[in-house]
Amino acid sequence: MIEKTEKIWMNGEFVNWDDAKVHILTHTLHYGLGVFEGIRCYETSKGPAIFRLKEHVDRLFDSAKIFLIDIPFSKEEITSAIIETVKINNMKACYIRPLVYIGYGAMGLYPKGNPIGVAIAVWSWGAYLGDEGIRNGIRLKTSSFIRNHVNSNMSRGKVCGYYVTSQLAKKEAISCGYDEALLLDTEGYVSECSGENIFIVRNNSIKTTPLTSILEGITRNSIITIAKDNGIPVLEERFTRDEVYISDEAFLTGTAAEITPIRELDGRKIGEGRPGPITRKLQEIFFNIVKGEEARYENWLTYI
Ligand code: PPE
Repeated sequence: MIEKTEKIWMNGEFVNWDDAKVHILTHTLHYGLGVFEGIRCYETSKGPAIFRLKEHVDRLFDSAKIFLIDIPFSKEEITSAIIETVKINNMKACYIRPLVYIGYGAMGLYPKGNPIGVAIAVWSWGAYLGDEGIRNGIRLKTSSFIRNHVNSNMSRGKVCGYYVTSQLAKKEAISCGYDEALLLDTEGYVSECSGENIFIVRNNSIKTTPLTSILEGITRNSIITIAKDNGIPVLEERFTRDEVYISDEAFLTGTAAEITPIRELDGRKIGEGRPGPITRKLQEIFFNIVKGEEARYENWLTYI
């Protein structure tokens, strides 16, 4: 269970955590069309700071556009609502979940005239795949479920319904004794994990899936930028699961998962079976940035 915070922003006002409710005929609950974001706010010596807020708000609006949802607030209003939600709950560090949902009105797949709701909740969220995972790496399993076809699910949008496939994959991986699932795309190439993008390291350069069948991860973009700034070559091209097996290092990126090393895929040890030097270096720089300790990337932080 996550721990309650005080207030949730809902459609322009703050309500108590326990009162943030919707009607059971809320359209999104039945048909899965809603869009959301996952953002982190970190503790820094200058107070709490939200990581890449602008990019997350932009992606929320892009997701809504893809799925033909008109958000009844401007980007500026959502941005300040996010900041205010962190503030009013006195959070030092937290996870931030903006959700845009289709409300109660018409039933049936065509939600003509149903109101669009927006909610923003915050809570404390530790390491998504465990502290041990961040330190020593996780065990990954290739899923028997595949990433939706690019024309079934628009992968640039962070849409609620997509996470049905992610949950099938995640449950399967856990039931087989693994920590996380790797989904292949419809052509059999590596796409992403249930809630993270994937990177591999071979011959001192890093490779990640191109932006076709994956969510355009903001952590992925941050890692590509950091790697290039540190002289590590980055390739964005398709690869297969066996290339992961023989990679020197591999890691996951995501807002919730941050930078989590992978120590095994399908019973094959990755490299030495523990986080390698490039993963560790990128992890270290990333955690320094979010803590406000890297002047070069100060513009990625919105101080509260
Ligand atoms: N792929 C998927 C499918 C995905 O859900 C995420 C984030 C990413 C890649 C990485 O994107 P980014 O956070 O912008 O680097 N997954 C969110 C959901 C976590 C949850 O369980 O809820 C997250 O990390 O916030």
